[in-house]
Order: sequence, then C-alpha cells, then structure tokens
Amino acid sequence: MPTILVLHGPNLNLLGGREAEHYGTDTLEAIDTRLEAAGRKAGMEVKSFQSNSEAELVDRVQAAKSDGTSFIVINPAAFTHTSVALRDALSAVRIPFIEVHLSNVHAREPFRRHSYFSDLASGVIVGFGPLGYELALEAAIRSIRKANP
Ligand code: CA2
Repeated sequence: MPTILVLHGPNLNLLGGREAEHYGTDTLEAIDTRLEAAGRKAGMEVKSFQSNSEAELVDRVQAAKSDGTSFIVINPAAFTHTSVALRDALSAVRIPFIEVHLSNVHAREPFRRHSYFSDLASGVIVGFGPLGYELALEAAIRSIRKANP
C-alpha cells in the first residue's frame, strides 16, 4: 500500500485555538484524521508527524527515504522562511512533495513571501485553510496512481 507522509512544522500543534483568523478553527488532530480517512478510501496509508524541532523534521524526512514513503505533503510553517536544513533534506531524499500553507502567505508580511521549498515542490497550495491539505493529498494520490498505473 503506498504511503503518503504529512509533515507539520512548528506551532501547528496549536491549531484550533488562537489565530483562527489566519489558520481556521480545526485542530491538527481533526485535520490528520480526515487525511487518514481520505487516504484509506484511496487505498493508501497516510502517516502524519508534527514537530516544533527542525532537527526532528530533518530526521523524519531522512527516515522517509527508507520507510516506503512515496510522497510528502508538508507545511513547514515558520521553517518555510528560514530552513535551508529542511530544504536540503527534502532535496536529498528525492521524494516528491507538495508545500501547503493554511493562510495566504502572499497577503501577509513581506517576509512570508519567500519560501525555501517552493522551487523544489511539485506544487504549492496556499490560502485555503485546512482544505489545502486535502487538495494536496488528492494531488499526491493522483500523482502516485499516474506513476504506478
Ligand atoms: O499559513 C501557514 O500555514 C503558515 O505555514 C503557518 C506558519 C507561518 O509561520 C507561515 O508563514 C505560514 C505559522 C504556524 C503557526 O500556527 C499557529 C496556530 C495556532 C495559533 C498560533 C500559531
């Protein structure tokens, strides 16, 4: 069964509380549960991992190289704008990935417009709130099916 890894960066464990105007009202657990169900329906396994630590995210991406992960959906959160280390990890493992942002990063502070990931990503989804993860998962599922007819 193909496996899709969903990675969430720092502070996304706080979803569902403050800053609902930017990030919506769903908890991360609710988002992950929906993604797992959508994956099951498509005959694929969805594994989710959140960390506030850059090192743990780098380690998880490296582990994906040998744990059967076919595709990664990632919201690097604040690391989007800072992390060469996470970018290098994604580049090194050569697993296709989609970058997701809940908020429209282009309509916020200028520093949020630059991403260390977008040029390596298969695609980028911004501004649709939690729905963005589901759109990314659907794109990942289609891409896996296309590669394995
Ligand atoms: O829009 C997104 O998904 C972001 O990746 C979210 C990051 C932000 O640094 C990026 O520029 C855009 C921040 C995630 C913080 O999440 C919170 C959730 C609830 C309460 C406070 C923070």
